[in-house]
Amino acid sequence: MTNDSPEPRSHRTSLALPPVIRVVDSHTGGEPTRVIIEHGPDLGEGPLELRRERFCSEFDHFRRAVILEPRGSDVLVGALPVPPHDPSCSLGVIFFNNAGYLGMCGHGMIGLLVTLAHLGRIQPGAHQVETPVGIVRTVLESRHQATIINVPSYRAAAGVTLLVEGVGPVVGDIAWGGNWFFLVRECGEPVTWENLPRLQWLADQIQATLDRQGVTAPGGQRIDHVELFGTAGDVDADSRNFVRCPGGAYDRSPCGTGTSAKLACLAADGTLQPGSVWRQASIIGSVFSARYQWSGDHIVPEITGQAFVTGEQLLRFDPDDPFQYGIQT
Ligand code: PYC
Repeated sequence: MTNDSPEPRSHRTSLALPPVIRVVDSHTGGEPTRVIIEHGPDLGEGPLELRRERFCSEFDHFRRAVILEPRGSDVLVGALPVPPHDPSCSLGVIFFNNAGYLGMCGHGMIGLLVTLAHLGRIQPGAHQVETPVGIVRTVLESRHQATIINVPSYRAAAGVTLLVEGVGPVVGDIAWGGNWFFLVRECGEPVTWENLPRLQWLADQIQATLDRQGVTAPGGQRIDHVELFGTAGDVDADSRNFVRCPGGAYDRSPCGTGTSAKLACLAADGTLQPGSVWRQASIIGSVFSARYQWSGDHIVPEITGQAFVTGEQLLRFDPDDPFQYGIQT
C-alpha cells in the first residue's frame, strides 16, 4: 500500500477458498441468481436449517467471496444445491445474498430450476425441493418457465402503524411468504421506475424504523423485507411493487416470497378468492402470475415466472488477491 491508498476493504482471514468455483448465472424477471455447480462448501448432513447455520458459522467467507463485488453484486442471490434431508425431495437448496441467508427465494427457485434444466440435470415436470423453511413443490413447465408451490404463508398482523422519521405514519401488514415482509399498500409515492430513488429512500427509512423500534414478526424474528405497492400503470398486472431486500438492494423481479406474502394479505382481507389469478408486476415491469389455496389458517401460494441463463463461469480465487473474499461493505 502507498501512503495515499486507503486501507482496502478486504476481509483478512486465512480461511480457505477453493481455487475455482463453477457457477451458472441466470435472471428471473430481471433479478439475478448464481447457482453453485462445483466446489461449494460441504455442509454435511441433517436438517437444512442446521446446515444453513453451519454455512453461516463455518463458511460465511464463501458466501462473501461468491456474492460480493468484484465477483458479484448487492443484487445477486446465491443458491447452493445440497442433498435433501427429507426423502420425499429430490434436492435441497440454501439461498444467500450480500447480507446473509434467506429462508426461501421465489425468483431464486425459478432460476435454480431453469439452470438445472439448462445443464440437463432435470426434465420438465414436478420436482420437490427442500429449503431451510420447508418443502417447496415445483413444476418446471418449459425450458424457461416454472411454477413454485411455496411454503404455507400467512398474515401475522394487519394495519400496523409505524412512525417513520421524515415521513410520518406508515401503515403496513406483517406477513410470511418464506421470508418476513412489511407490506405497505398505500405508500404515498408513485411506485414507478422514475421514482426509484424516492422509493429506495422510503423503504430504507421503513426498514430502519422497524429495526430501531424493535417491530418484529412473531417469535421476535426480524422483518427484513419491505414491500411497497402501487398501481400497475401500463403493465398488464393487478399491482406493481418495490421490494427492498435485506442487504438494501431492490428486487428487480416481483419477488416470489413477497408475492406469497401479498397473497396472504389479499386472502385474509377476502379481496382475492382462492384460485383467482393475481398478476404482480415488479418495479422494472416483469410479472409473476400467482394464485393460492387455503390450507387451514394459512395459504399455499403458487407463483409462476420465467428465468433465463445469462452465463456460466469459473470464479477464481487467488490467495494473493486482497479481494478474494469480496469487497466488504
Ligand atoms: O423472489 O423471493 C424472492 C426473493 C427474495 C429476495 C430476492 N428475491
